[in-house]
Amino acid sequence: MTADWDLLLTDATLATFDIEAPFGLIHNAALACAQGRIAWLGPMSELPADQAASARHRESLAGALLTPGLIDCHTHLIFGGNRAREFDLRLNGASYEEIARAGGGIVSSVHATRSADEDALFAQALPRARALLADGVTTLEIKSGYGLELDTERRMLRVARRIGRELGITVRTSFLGLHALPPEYRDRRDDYVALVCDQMLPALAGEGLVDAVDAFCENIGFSATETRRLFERASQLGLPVKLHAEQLSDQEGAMLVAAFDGLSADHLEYLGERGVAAMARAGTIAVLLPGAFYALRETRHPPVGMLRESSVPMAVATDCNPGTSPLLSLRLATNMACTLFRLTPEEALRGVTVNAARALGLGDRGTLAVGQRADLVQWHASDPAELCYWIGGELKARTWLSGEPVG
Ligand code: DI6
Ligand code: FE
Repeated sequence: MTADWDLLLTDATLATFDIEAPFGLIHNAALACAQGRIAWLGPMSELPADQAASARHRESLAGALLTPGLIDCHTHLIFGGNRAREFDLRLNGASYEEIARAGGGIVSSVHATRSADEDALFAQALPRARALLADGVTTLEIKSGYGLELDTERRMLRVARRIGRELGITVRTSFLGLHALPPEYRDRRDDYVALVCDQMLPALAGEGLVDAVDAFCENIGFSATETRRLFERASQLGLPVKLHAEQLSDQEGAMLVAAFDGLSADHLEYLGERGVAAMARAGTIAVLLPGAFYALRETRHPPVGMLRESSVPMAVATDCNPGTSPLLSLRLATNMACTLFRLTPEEALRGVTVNAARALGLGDRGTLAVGQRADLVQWHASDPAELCYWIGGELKARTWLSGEPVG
C-alpha cells in the first residue's frame, strides 16, 4: 500500500536530470510527494486519477520550471571578518606578497576567525548561507580551515552544523586542517601535519563533526606526501576524502585523491591527462570553481574537453571564501562555468544538482526521481538554460525542503 500524497504539483516543467532528454526534461508534468520523498512524477496525461484526487494539497505551477534543490558542494562559508580592504589595496597597486608580509592574506582570516566566538562566527556566516539559499541552494558543503588549531576548527564545524539546523537544510562538513601552515608552526611543518593527522582529525571525527576530509595540495599549501599522510588517517577513520588539486600548479593531487577513491578533486586548472584518467577510473568527480578562476584572473582553463572525453562527471560550486572567491550565488557560478569554461547550460546545471550530490557522496538527491528527497525549487522561468543565462536577478520562486514549503 503506497502512502497518500501530501503534495501534488501539476502543470510543471520538470528538469529531472534523470531521464534521457536534455536536462531530463518532462513538459506538462506533475510531481507528487509523500513523507518527504518524491512519490510519483510523469506527464499529466499519466497522472493516476484516484491518487491525485486524494492528495492533501494540490497546486498548478502554470508551466513553471521545477528542479531539484541546488547543491553547493564546495564552500568555505565560515570565517571571521573579510578581505575587502586587501581587494582595495591590490587594486591600488599592492602585491599579494606585500599584503601577506603585512599580515594579510589567509593568515588575516585565520586571526579574525580565531578571535571570533561561536555566536559571532554564526552571525557572520548566516547571511551568506541565506544568500545561497535565495538562489535555490538546499544542500551545502562547508569546510573548516581558518582555525588551524583544534578549538577554532571545532568551532567552525559546530557553526556549520548550527547553520544546517537553523535553516533546515543539509550541511555537509569537510575538515580542512591542512589549508595553510599556521604562523606559530612556521619552522615546524612536520609537527603541524602530525598535529592535524594524529590529534585534530581523530578528535573532531570522534565528536561527529567531520563528514569528509579535504586538504590544499599546492606549493603554497601542503605537498602530496603530507596530503597522503592525512588521507591514510582519514581512511583508517572510515572518512571519505576530497582535495583542492591542481589549482595553481600540477602536484598530481588528482591522482592521489583518486588513489583513495576520493569523492572529488576540486579546481583542476592545471590537471593533466594522467590525472583525468585516474579520476575516470576511480569515479572521482571534477569540481570546477569558476569564482576563484575569475577573482584570481587566472588564464589557464580546467581541461573540460578531456574530462568530457573521459566521462568524468563535472560539478560546479561557489568556493565561497574571503580570499579568492567571495561569491554568494551558485547560479552565478553556473553562468561563469558556461561563459569562462564553456560548459553547456545542461552540464553546468548537472554540476549543481546530480554531480554535486555525487561530489558529496549523497545518493538521495540531485535528481527528480521516485524515492529521492523532495528538495525542490520552482523558478520564474520555463527553460532551464535561463538559470545559467541571467546574470543576477531573482529567479527563485519557491523552495520545498523534504516536501515542506519554505518560502
Ligand atoms: N584555495 C583557495 O583559493 C583558497 N583556499 C584554497 O584552498 C584561498 C583561501 C583564502 O585566501 O582565504
Ligand atoms: Fe576552496
